[in-house]
Amino acid sequence: MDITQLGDRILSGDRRALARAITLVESRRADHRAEATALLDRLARSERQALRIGLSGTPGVGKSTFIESFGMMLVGQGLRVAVLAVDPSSARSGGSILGDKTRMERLSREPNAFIRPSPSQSHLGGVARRTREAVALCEAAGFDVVLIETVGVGQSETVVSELSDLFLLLLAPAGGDELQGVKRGIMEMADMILVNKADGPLKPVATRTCADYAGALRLLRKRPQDPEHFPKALTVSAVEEHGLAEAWTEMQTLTQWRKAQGHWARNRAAQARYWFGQEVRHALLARLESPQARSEMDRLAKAAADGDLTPASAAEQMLAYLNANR
Ligand SMILES: Nc1nc2c(ncn2[C@@H]2O[C@H](COP(=O)(O)OP(=O)(O)OP(=O)(O)O)[C@@H](O)[C@H]2O)c(=O)[nH]1
Ligand SMILES: [Mg+2]
Repeated sequence: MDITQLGDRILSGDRRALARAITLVESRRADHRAEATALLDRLARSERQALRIGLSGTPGVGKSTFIESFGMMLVGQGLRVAVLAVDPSSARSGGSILGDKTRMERLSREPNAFIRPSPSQSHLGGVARRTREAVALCEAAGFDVVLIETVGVGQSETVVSELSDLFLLLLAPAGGDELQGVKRGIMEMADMILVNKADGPLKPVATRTCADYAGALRLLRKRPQDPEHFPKALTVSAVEEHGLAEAWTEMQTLTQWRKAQGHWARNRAAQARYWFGQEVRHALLARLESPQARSEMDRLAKAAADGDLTPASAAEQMLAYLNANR
């Protein structure tokens, strides 16, 4: 199938075409990359926008369960929902979204839902770049909400917040001491904190944890992209499906305010700038990976090690080599 046809099928909302296009953007073959870029250029003209929601939290906090319940609620409201994942360790077992596809049993059966496992690349930056393109494909396919799950391991939250409009932090009910466990940087990134598992015997603990985090959020520096009383902390139960509608209402309030104030567009512009920089850096580093460049690196590294060249002049020669051999 050619790119024009594939693009048209995506624009008509065809999920199989969407899955195929995501495979194309994930491919590392140079001819596939050229096709993927052409496809994305073409689809960018549709100017469709989804609400991109990044969701992070430690393993087992209930991200997948939340996405299933929350996704089902949105689908029930007539919205089309896509689910993607940024999984920093491809070797990770048990909790991968691939396994989740069977776990998100109800959602995966919905005609208005689309679930895609994380691309299998070992490098977080690589996964994130391709996920960002997968998000763009989902938008072009007319999805209203794109949920991006990532396990919280430090770096991955930063990357996911760079590709979402709203960044949600999912936390488990915990004693006061564990409040310290959430890094300040992550708290500062969050647009909303959801304390999950607010059900059964955990409910009172969840309520207390939520109050603690609400207090902690108030102590953070006020961000220009937040209206009064945001970011908020709320309790939810993904299993009992409590608090989901309230969380969705808050997300919509925040989104509408940001759109009206111009923050939404500014954020997307800043993200485009960020990913442009990432693409350039990645492409430059990739030029060091050709067999010829590697052997030139080895040769110059040896010269530096032997004291025949200073490190700086060896580096200069390497850059001259790259400029001469494009
Ligand atoms: N009581 C209770 N348990 C929950 C809730 N949400 C999830 N769980 C349970 O927590 C466990 C982990 O849930 P997952 O949804 O797989 O968690 P996850 O954050 O996606 O985990 P990883 O993908 O491994 O990082 C499962 O046994 C769920 O049944 C909830 O709202 N209440
Ligand atoms: Mg999960």
